[in-house]
This record gives sequence, structure tokens and C-alpha cells, in this order.
Amino acid sequence: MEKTYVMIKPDGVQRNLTGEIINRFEKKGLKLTAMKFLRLSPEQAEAHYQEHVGKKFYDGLISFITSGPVVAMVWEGENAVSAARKLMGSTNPAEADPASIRGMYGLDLGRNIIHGADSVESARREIAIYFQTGELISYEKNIDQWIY
Ligand code: RTP
Ligand code: MG
Repeated sequence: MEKTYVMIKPDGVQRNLTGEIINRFEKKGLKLTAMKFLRLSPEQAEAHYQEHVGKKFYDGLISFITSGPVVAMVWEGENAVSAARKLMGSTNPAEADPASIRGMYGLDLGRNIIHGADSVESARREIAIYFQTGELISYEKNIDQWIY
């Protein structure tokens, strides 16, 4: 089953959106496979956002993402990467579907509450930054038969 990496950013944690976000992912039918509450080291932040090195927003992005604790999660399910991106909404909250997490709770591009991997390959790379293989929990849920 496809896995994706999702992270509630420091603004999402500070604004008490953690429970609401986990609730939406659970209700969608995605299955929680791993979760950690942590504050990113500069090294983790740089590894995470290596594709943005050199862009004008890069320094601000690194200082923001390391400014407070985040919730790092792995969610699993059919087309989990795109399912998560749809729940989150587009990058800029001003343009995101108002029913999405960013559309409902955000106003500013640099404070968009949540991160989700943009491809299966990115998900694999990002999961490895935050979790060891043994920390991903594979388990049966008896609700699966009602989702698939
Ligand atoms: P993310 O990686 O955080 O899930 O967001 P994303 O894929 O939707 O967007 P991405 O292009 O990867 O950008 C990463 C984060 O950088 C901030 N950003 N600022 N022009 C700007 O000022 C600008 N562009 C992007 C956003 O907070 C975005 O989530
Ligand atoms: Mg991205």
C-alpha cells in the first residue's frame, strides 16, 4: 500500500490544529503508520527542503520550520500521496479549496500549516529523514474492509 509523509508545521501545532488534522486524515480512511512529535534540527530541515536550496524563500523556510515543534507522520492507503495533497489543498492558502486544511485555516503562503510529500519518491526520501524502518508499524484494522 502507498505511504506518504505528512508533517504538521510549527504554525499548525501552535494554533491547536493537531487534533483536527489527524481527525481528517483518519476519517478519510488513511491509516496511521508512524508518528513523532519533534523539533527539527537545522540538518533535518536542510535535508527535508534540499530541493529549495538557493530560492529566495529558502532561509525563511528553514528558520520557520525549525522555530517550534512539528508532528511528523506516515499515512498509508490507496494513492495516499495524492489523497493527502487533496486534503491539504494547494500550497498557497489564498488559492486553496476552502474545504481543504490550508484553505480553511490559512491565509499566508509561508504559514500554510501542513506539509505533504509531492510524490511517492519524495515520500520515501522524506520518511527516511524522520523514521527508521522499524518505526513504521504494519497492522490490520478491521475497518479496512469498509474502505476498500
Ligand atoms: P510543502 O513542501 O511545505 O508541503 O509545500 P508544497 O509542496 O505545497 O510547496 P513547495 O513548493 O514544496 O514549497 C515549500 C514551502 O515553501 C513555502 N514557499 N514560499 N514564494 C514563496 O515565498 C514560497 N514558495 C513556497 C511554502 O510554505 C511551501 O509550503
Ligand atoms: Mg513541497
